[in-house]
This record gives sequence, structure tokens and C-alpha cells, in this order.
Amino acid sequence: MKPLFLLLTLATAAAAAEPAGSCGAPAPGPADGSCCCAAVPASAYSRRSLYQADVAFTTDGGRAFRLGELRGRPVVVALFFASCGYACPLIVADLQAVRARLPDALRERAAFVLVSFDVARDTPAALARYREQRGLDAGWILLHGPDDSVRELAALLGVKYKQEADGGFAHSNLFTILDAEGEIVHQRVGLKGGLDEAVAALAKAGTAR
Ligand SMILES: [Cu+2]
Repeated sequence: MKPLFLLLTLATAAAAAEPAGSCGAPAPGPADGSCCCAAVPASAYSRRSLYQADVAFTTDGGRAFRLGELRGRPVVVALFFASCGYACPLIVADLQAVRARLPDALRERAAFVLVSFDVARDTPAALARYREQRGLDAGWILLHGPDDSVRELAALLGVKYKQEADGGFAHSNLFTILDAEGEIVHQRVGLKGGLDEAVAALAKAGTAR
């Protein structure tokens, strides 16, 4: 599982470079290379938490949103673009299937997060239309980036994407499950199967800690 391995490698490198319990000298971390003390206390998030990146987005409702707001909830996150004609609709449909299979209490706690890498076309208003078209209720969080936030999150998740001449994107097909601390606990790579595993990983993420 390459993306997870990459993240773990980065996290390990950051841990080695930074003494425990203190901010220490600026070190090349998994986020943006800046010292964690500036934005978030070093102790705020666990070492492998994606929420250390503290990247900013805008919701489809136009609200400023930081990933750290998801702390405490089991999270499913996928990068996508709204006008995708093939893979992204399949991924979203699979996430809807996963969500439908969760026990009620877990479904209410879990956040299903879709982040668009089509920052030019998938404005908050466009994402609001997508929400309506796909029938995504309040359990879904649709996020518009600035480009650097999307790129940073993609790097942390091991998602690769590239805009093509026709305006579409070639991209990795995967979704990721984060535990309550924002650590990656599971990824489904590809477009088929793995829904049982995803449901189980979410159930575990929803009960741990
Ligand atoms: Cu797609």
C-alpha cells in the first residue's frame, strides 16, 4: 500500500528530526516544512495526524474550513472532480454504499469528505450543485481548495492527479479512512470491492480511543 507507506515514512522522518514534546528546530515534515508551533501546539495532534497540516478550504456553503475540525469523528475522505465522467462517480457511489451500511449512530458521527482538485471549476457554488445532484446530505462535507491546500492534502493521502488538455483530470482512484485523531487507518485503492473492509475500518475508527 504505497500511499500509506509514504505517509508513514514521512511521519517517521519528521519524528526522527523533531524531539518529542518540543517543537525543536524547523524540520522537513510531512506538511509544509514550517514549524508546527506557529499554528498548532505541538501536542495538539498525534504525530501521524493529517490534521497537523492545518490546511484551509471552503465548504460548498461558503464557510472557511480547516481539516482539524474533523477531529473526534471517523472520516472518509476522497479527492475528486465534479465533472468526472467515469471514476469519481463510481467512488462517490461506493462511498454512498459504505455510508448506507453503517449503523445509524456511526453514520451520524462519520464525516464523508469530498475535496475537489478542480479548483477552477468546482467553486463552492458548483459543489453545492453537485451536492444537490447526488443527493448528499449534511453528513457530507464538500470542500473547495486553494490549489496549494489541495496539493498538500493529496500528497498526504498519496493521491496523484494531473489536469489534461481537455480540462479533465487523470487521477489516482482511492479513498481513505481516518480515525478520530486524523491518522490514516485504511485505504481502498482502485474502483472495485473493498466495501466490507471500509465499513469495518470505519466501525473500528468510530470506537477506538
Ligand atoms: Cu474522476
